[in-house]
Amino acid sequence: DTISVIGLGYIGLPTAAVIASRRQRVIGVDVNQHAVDTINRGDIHIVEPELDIVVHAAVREGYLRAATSPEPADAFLIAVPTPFKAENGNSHVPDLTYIKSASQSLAPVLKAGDLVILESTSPVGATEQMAAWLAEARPDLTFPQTHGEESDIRIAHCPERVLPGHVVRELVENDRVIGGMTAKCSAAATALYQIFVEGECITTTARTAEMAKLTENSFRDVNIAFANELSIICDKLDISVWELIRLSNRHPRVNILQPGPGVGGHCIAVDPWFIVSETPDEARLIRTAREVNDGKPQWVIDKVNEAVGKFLSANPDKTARDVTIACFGLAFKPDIDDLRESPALKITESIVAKHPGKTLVVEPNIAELPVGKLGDAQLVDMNDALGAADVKVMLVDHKPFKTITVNDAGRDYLIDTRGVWAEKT
Ligand code: SAJ
Repeated sequence: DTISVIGLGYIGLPTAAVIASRRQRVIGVDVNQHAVDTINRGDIHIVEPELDIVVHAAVREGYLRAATSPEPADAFLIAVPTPFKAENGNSHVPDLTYIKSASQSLAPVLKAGDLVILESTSPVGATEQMAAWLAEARPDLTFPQTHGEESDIRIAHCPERVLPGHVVRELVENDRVIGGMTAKCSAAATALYQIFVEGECITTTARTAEMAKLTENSFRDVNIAFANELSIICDKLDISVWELIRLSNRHPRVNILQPGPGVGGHCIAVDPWFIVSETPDEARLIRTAREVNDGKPQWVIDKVNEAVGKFLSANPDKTARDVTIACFGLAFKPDIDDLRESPALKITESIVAKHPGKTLVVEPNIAELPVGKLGDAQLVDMNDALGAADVKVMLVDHKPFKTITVNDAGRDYLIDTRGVWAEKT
């Protein structure tokens, strides 16, 4: 059987490569010519540990090939982005454009007996919508929504759940929730995942599978929001939130997550909105969690301004122009180089935009600063920043930063969003 993966990004490419590593013929499809060319050379266009080796081997052995438009296959796995958009005064409506164009592009090559799986994180109802788009494009075939188990095409939703940085391992080890539009659809999708998944494959309906994925990320968002809110409360009450959480977590049924500068990445800050936009009156806690987490970067920026103010009152001969601020970390979480949707980057950009003095950036995982809004900020070595900065902002708890002691940092004018220094003061 030939399996086609549509969308060769952070989820599609590792999935295509892992399936190909099980000696299955895989055709990867992406509209990005550069990505297609890179993969066909055996290289990768994204950063993910171990992925280069798997892709290289799969291409070299002839099991994986990329193309810019769909070709006939027996199963199609769609892994395209599902961002949100503003619409009719609602700022967070799911945008299914990519699913629609992927369905329309694969419809012409569909044949009776094929399986189509939607892997993209999707609002409830998206799989049925995809099936409707496919049916509209192929009136000569029958689909589950009209012909149930007798349909020509099998359709299922199977949301990806892998953690960036651990994708290759989690793709194989994680359990999978498989939501077929009918029982036969679930069975066909399960057979496909059993090619490479060592975790359990659990079947349900497409709508429940859609909601399960949104629920997982909302659960994490709500829990991080709780930690972030606690950090703001503790700051006001002059209590160390890090010590507080450590102590509270000694309770056998309490497990509080870690506060930070906000929630980044492409999933947790997006997916809860898919629930809120569908059920705005009911999803009150989920919406508030989003607002708490989205508000955290501004709270950190205000803290930085406060520290600059304090520094200037203690050094009346200086002006803001003379103050050097160092930001430690730009990535959206520790020990990765991914800066997309990063609260640390957002905070640093805001400092650069408003601070008249020097801004130094320490980010051991990148070789140069991204072009964009970082102006004349300089990428410097950790120790240089420690020596030169008057105000220090810890934004990401990358491993090397954990070796910095409060004595190295100088006790004053530290803003520690990750608890790297706080425990030691
Ligand atoms: N964060 C905190 N405090 C914490 C944990 C995380 O501030 O205690 C922040 C991180 O710094 C980061 C953000 O949250 O900015 C998200 O990081 P993450 O590691 O929690 O999650 P992601 O976005 O890398 O991946 C998530 C995962 N979902 C869950 O753990 C429920 C992953 O399994 C999903 O596959 C992925 O979203 C996705 O693609 O949906």
